[in-house]
Amino acid sequence: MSIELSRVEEFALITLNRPDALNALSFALIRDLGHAFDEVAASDARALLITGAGTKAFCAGADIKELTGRSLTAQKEGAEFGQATFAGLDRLPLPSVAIINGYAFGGGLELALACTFRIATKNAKMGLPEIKLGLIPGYGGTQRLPRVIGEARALEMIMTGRTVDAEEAQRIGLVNRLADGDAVAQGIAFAREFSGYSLPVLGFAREAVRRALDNPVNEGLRIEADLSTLAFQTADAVEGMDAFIAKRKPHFKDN
Ligand code: CO8
Repeated sequence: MSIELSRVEEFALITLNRPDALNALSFALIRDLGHAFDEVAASDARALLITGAGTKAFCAGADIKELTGRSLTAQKEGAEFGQATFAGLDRLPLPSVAIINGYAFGGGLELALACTFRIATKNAKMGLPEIKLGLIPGYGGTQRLPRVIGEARALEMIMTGRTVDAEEAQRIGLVNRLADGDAVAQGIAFAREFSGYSLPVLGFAREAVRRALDNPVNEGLRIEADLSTLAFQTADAVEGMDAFIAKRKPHFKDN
C-alpha cells in the first residue's frame, strides 16, 4: 500500500508511504487516500492527522514520472480526480491536521491545504514549483492558497515557484504551528486543543468559515445565522451552557 492508515489514541493517522519517491502522489496513492478518507469518515476518530514516511518529505507533489506523455483528456481527468479526492478531505465530518515533516511541494502542499490545519517541522520547506515544470497547480492550489494566505502572496508563490521555509510559512499563516521534536506527538497535542468539543458543532464552525470565503458578506451572515441556530439545537449546546452555569466541566456527546 502506498499509504498506511492507523489509529493513534482517539485520532486517525494517515502516513504517505513512498519514502523512496519522497511520498510523491501517484494516481494509485490518490486512490488509496480516497478510500482511507471514506474509512476515517465512518470511524469514531476525533480528528485525522496526515504525515509523510521517512525523514525528508511530507510529499514532493504529483508523481512527475506519471504525468508525461498522457493525452489532454487523461490529464484533465487526472486533475479532476485529485481535486475530487482532496475535496473529500476538506469535507470530512471531522477536522484534519497536516503534519508537514519535510518537503511539501506541488500536490503535496495542495494536500496539506485541503486539511483544516497545518503544522510544520522546523526543517520543512513548502512551495508550488509547477511553474518550473511549465505547469500550474492542478489539485486545488490556485483556489485554496489565496484563501489561506491572500491573493498577492499566493500569486507570488505560484508565479515564482519559490520555496518558503517553516518560519516564513508560519509568519504568513500558511501553517498554524511549528513543531519541534516528535511531529506526530505535536500534531496530537494540537488536535487535542479542539477535539474534545462537539464534532457536529465544530463542523458548523468549519462550514460557516468556508462559506464566508465563497460568498458576499450579507449572504455569509445569513449562513452564519442558520448554522449558529443549528448549533443551538444540539444537545451539546444545552450541555455546554448548563455546565457553564453550574460551574462544571461539560460532557459533550456529539449530538
Ligand atoms: N515525482 C516523482 N518522483 C519524485 C518527485 C515527484 N514529484 N519528487 C522526488 N521524486 C523522486 C526523485 O526522482 C528521486 O528518485 P530516484 O532516486 O529514483 O531518482 C527521489 O524521489 C529522491 O528525490 P531527489 O533525489 O530529487 O531528492 P533531493 O533531496 O535532491 O531533492 C526535492 C528533493 C527538492 C523535493 C526534489 O526531489 C524535487 O524538486 N522534486 C519535485 C518537486 C516538484 O516539482 N513537485 C511538483 C510536482 S507537479 C504537481 O504536484 C502538480 C499537481 C497537479 C497535477 C495534476 C495532474 C493530473
